[in-house]
Amino acid sequence: PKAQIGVTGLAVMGSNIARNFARNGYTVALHNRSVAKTDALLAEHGDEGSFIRSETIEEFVAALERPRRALIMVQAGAATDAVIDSLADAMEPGDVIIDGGNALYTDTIRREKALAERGLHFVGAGISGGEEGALNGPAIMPGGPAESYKSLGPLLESVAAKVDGEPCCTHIGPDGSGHFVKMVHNGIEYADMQLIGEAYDLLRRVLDLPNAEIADVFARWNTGALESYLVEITAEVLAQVDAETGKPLVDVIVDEAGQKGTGRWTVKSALDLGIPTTGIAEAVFARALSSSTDQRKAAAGLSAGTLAAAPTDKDTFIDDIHAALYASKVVAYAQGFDQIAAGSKEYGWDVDPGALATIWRGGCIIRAQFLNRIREAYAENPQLPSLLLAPYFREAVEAGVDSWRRVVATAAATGIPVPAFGSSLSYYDALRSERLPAALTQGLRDYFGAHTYRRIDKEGSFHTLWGGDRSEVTA
Ligand code: NBP
Repeated sequence: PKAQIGVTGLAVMGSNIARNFARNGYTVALHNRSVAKTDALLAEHGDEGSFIRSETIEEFVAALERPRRALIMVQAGAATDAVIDSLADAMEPGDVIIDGGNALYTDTIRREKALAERGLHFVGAGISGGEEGALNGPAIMPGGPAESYKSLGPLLESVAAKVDGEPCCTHIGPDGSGHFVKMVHNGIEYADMQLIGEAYDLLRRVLDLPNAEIADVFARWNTGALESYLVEITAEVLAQVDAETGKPLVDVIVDEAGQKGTGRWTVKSALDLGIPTTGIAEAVFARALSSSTDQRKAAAGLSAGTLAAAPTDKDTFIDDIHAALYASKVVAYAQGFDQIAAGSKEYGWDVDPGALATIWRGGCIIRAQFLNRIREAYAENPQLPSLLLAPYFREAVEAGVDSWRRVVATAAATGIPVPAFGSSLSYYDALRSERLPAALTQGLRDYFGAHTYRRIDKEGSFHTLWGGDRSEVTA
């Protein structure tokens, strides 16, 4: 018998997703650049289902039933290009190549174009859920031709996570759309983690709570509106005690956050699209600042000025932090969905935000109760101008806005950095402001560069003769 699907690239993600396919009853062809990984997988888990071993790409392709479906799970970038090239040479028109790695969406657009010219289908599929998700059910965001989803969709849906019986997998749109939404997913993941970090920092440094107690606060929050995978594991990480020192593990971990690039890509794309994805940007910059070790060391003696005392009512402040976290999270998601809408418009993808919220409810790292509310918001009004204006979120944020302000004010007064809480509140205030200082910006631009301005009281563009008699002319 031939295999319904093949997986090439058998590191953590690839081997787990291959096992997931096999456990779901599919025959899976296996390939890895170095045969050792293939053999290790077969030795450890070969009895979990039906696998076909291969050493070369040609053998791998020959093991697949037609139209062939090969999933690539290798390092993004040059490695992916190399694997695509060798697969494409061995395949025939009508076959489907799926890239499940974290490819940059513009690479996916380029690859799809090149492969389509050779009669091959190319599906850029974002896969989220890490190691455990790949094995037990990830969220899958496949792009590419709608036609290829007809034969591929059922396979992907059967291995994806399920929420209320619905698979966390849907066709996102043409070419790079799947990898684009996966990129923004990761960006939102950065923002979520930064917001959690700021809440933890306030509980730790303003209220002076021990880690075990902070873990309890997050565990409690995980039973309410903030219920999510990331809040759940925050409680677990904070409760972990280091075996060697007996200290909380988090206190012996070096405070420099790493990054692999998807957050940075999200922010670059946001800049190109002109979408203020400030929550994600603050999160990416906060990681960069944490890793600016030499500067941090040199600046450690900078005066904090006169700091205020901590709030006296501990429980009220904890509730305030909860409200600030929730409201800032709404802002980060509203911005992320704005970016997806803008990308979708720019590239003609027609991404359905409600369907996206639906598949993000399970399997992926940002899975949360919250996504159900986003799904409902778009079901109620597909043309929502901002998630912040969906009645549910609007009410929740308005109910918490006083708390949010207290938290940001207290953070400033006690010298605790809250870049994401703070900028999210500024975003909220800017969005609801009737008049912004952008009018002055326009005046300045007109002064030094004759860039012109529009008036509130009549049509057209105008310029003031700043260097002359300062009369206004029509531009
Ligand atoms: P890695 O990203 O660590 O990649 C290792 C795999 O790439 C190995 O199979 C390796 O083969 C293969 N490879 C490399 Br490196 N260069 C190659 C080349 N020139 N030709 C052929 N194969 C090559 O694996 P991973 O962490 O399992 O991730 C796989 C993909 O999934 C990545 O794109 C990643 O960004 C994405 N992803 C990862 C996660 C996660 O939680 N780790 C989550 C979501 C998505 P070898 O064994 O012969 O060296």
